[in-house]
Amino acid sequence: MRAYLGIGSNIGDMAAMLDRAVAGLGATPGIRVVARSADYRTPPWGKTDQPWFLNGAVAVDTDLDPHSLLDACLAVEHALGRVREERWGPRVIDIDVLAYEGAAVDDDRLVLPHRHVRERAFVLVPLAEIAPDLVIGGERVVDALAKLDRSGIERA
Ligand code: PH2
Ligand code: MG
Ligand code: MG
Repeated sequence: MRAYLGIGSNIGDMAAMLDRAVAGLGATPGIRVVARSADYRTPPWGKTDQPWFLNGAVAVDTDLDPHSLLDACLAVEHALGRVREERWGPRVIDIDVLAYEGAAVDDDRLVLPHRHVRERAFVLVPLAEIAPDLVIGGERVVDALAKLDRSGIERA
């Protein structure tokens, strides 16, 4: 099945962390990386007194079910030195499952499509590059993005 992931970092060598995240995903059994956006510099959202982020989006084909895909993302985060810290705070790497073809999930571990995708330009700008016509929550990615303020977001 096709799934879409958001990746982000705002500590250390952010570009290297995103590269390592994509490599780690691609090296995971049951995951094939089929597309990756450019990296984008993005102003911090939610908690604004922290460094800017580097964000990207990745499309994968996967044999894993949504929860196993989440576990794989968390395992890659862990392997890259992520420790669970403050909500929305700085992180060396964040890998979020944004959407999974055909799946609607809502439990304590996972909500799909991701709750905030359509409100966040830092997610939709890279996602629109690799999946402009993907429909999330009944709306195309490009249409959701057109309603958002994307100021400050620049291709790295
Ligand atoms: N991630 C957050 C909170 N805020 N802001 C930007 N620009 N990019 C992120 O990836 C990000 C954020 C929580 O995951
Ligand atoms: Mg996140
Ligand atoms: Mg996350």
